[in-house]
Amino acid sequence: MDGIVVAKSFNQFMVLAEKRTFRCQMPKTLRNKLVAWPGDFVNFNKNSQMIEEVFPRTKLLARPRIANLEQLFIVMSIEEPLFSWPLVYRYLSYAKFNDIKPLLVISKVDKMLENLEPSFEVQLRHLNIPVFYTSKYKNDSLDRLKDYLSGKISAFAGQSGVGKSSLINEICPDYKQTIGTYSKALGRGRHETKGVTLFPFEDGFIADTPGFSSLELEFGKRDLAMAFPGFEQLALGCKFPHCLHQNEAGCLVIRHVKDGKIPLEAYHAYLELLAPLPHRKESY
Ligand SMILES: Nc1nc2c(ncn2[C@@H]2O[C@H](COP(=O)(O)OP(=O)(O)OP(=O)(O)O)[C@@H](O)[C@H]2O)c(=O)[nH]1
Ligand SMILES: [Mg+2]
Ligand SMILES: [Zn+2]
Repeated sequence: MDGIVVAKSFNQFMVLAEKRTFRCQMPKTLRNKLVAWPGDFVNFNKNSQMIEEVFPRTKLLARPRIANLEQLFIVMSIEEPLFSWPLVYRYLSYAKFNDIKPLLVISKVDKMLENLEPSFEVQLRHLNIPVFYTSKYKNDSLDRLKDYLSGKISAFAGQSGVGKSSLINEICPDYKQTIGTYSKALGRGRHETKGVTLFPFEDGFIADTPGFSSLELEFGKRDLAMAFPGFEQLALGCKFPHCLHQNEAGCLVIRHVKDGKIPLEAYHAYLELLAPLPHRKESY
């Protein structure tokens, strides 16, 4: 029988097939070759509940670990935890580098003391990505967000406590994901969601994921120079093919910063992300 892995814990795999979930395992011989992850399409034996084959995947994202992911909704709250542009740029760069379409959800907008949307819009204009403003008290963007979900494998990711599980419950109240709390003492959420779970939604799947505490960028400076949100098209127009957009002559990114087409905050976030990265890719 064919199905999709919707959750995994050690050698237990929850596989959805024909609208039922089966608790399966993988034989050691197969596990040693290729482990299945949430998002993988598999063939399993209904009687023995053993996975017999993992079908070829388009990709496997490392964090959150999901196969065949098409879209990553990056969730960032206004407060608890506090909104951070450097983190937004870090997550967006991570998605772009992994060739996964990023979308941005700005959550807990009920915590905005004044309407900050215009200032957010100034920051976001050059990014050319969909942005949603959400609140569990008033969710005007929800219908628009749902339109993006249908027919695709999507995940919600971000720091612990930003409201990923709360949002999934709003989208589909049947899923009843447990909601955590934000700890003022710790300055973060309490890591309520422990593993990745995929839920079927309008011919696609949405994944709830555990909160990040940190997200290391495991690529080199040149990769960031191409993957940084808003730079990808411009980078092609720089005079030097491996321009790092720092102080090179004929750099189109620097030109756009000077002309005010790229916000200064974005450029500073770029330089901060760039500094610690190695000159060469280390993982290849
Ligand atoms: N004010 C406000 N609080 C919210 C909103 N959405 C969620 N919260 C609160 O934020 C806290 C964390 O919510 P969760 O949905 O568990 O957050 P999470 O991102 O899933 O957290 P982890 O599973 O730990 O990664 C809870 O106390 C929620 O009630 C919102 O729109 N506004
Ligand atoms: Mg959660
Ligand atoms: Zn450049």
